[in-house]
Amino acid sequence: AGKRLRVLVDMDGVLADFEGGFLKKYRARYPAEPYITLEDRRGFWVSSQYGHLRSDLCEKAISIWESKDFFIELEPLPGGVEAVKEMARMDNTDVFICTSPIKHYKHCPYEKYAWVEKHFGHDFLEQVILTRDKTLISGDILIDDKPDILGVESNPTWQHILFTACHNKHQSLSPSQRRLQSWSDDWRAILDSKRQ
Ligand code: UMP
Repeated sequence: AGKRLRVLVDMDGVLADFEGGFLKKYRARYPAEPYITLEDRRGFWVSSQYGHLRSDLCEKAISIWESKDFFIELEPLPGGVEAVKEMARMDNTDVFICTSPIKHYKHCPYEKYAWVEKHFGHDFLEQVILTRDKTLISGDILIDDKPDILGVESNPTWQHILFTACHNKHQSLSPSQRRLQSWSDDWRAILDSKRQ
């Protein structure tokens, strides 16, 4: 009964393995430089943690995701593509992929569309939202691995479901948040709890 459920799903760290892809390409490009294992990652910003390790490593880290083919070559995280496809087939459910492109726009926005087309098919491009401010986008839930999703709207319509990632697994939740540990976790129950 009732209205449709609108689900917003983040891309990097939720559907696409940004952290794994970054570490692999960073180590290949800078084999002599120190790196941070996924086990030791803390905080959403990879560049900040690398910058604290050694100040020049901040820009080296950034050079990785600003490179051509970084975003398109990201591996899908286990179960994510299948889960989103299943959601999209559910009755009374609208799913959008909601992702923030980097400001170095030469490759990233193009490759984000190309990644969705590759893994979901051309028709699913209709569901893509690129925005640097997710608080402006209305939805019932936003599944995202970034712990603090802020913007100009101080009261976003969505409830933030924190998707567990190497950088946030030790972090405590704010009162309004819930966690989804992985795509093997019960995402269907979270959606059902938001239906009325
Ligand atoms: N990103 C950075 N710096 C970092 C880590 C990620 O600019 O240290 C970028 C990569 C993605 C974007 O394009 O941030 C992630 O945005 P969302 O996952 O919040 O959509």
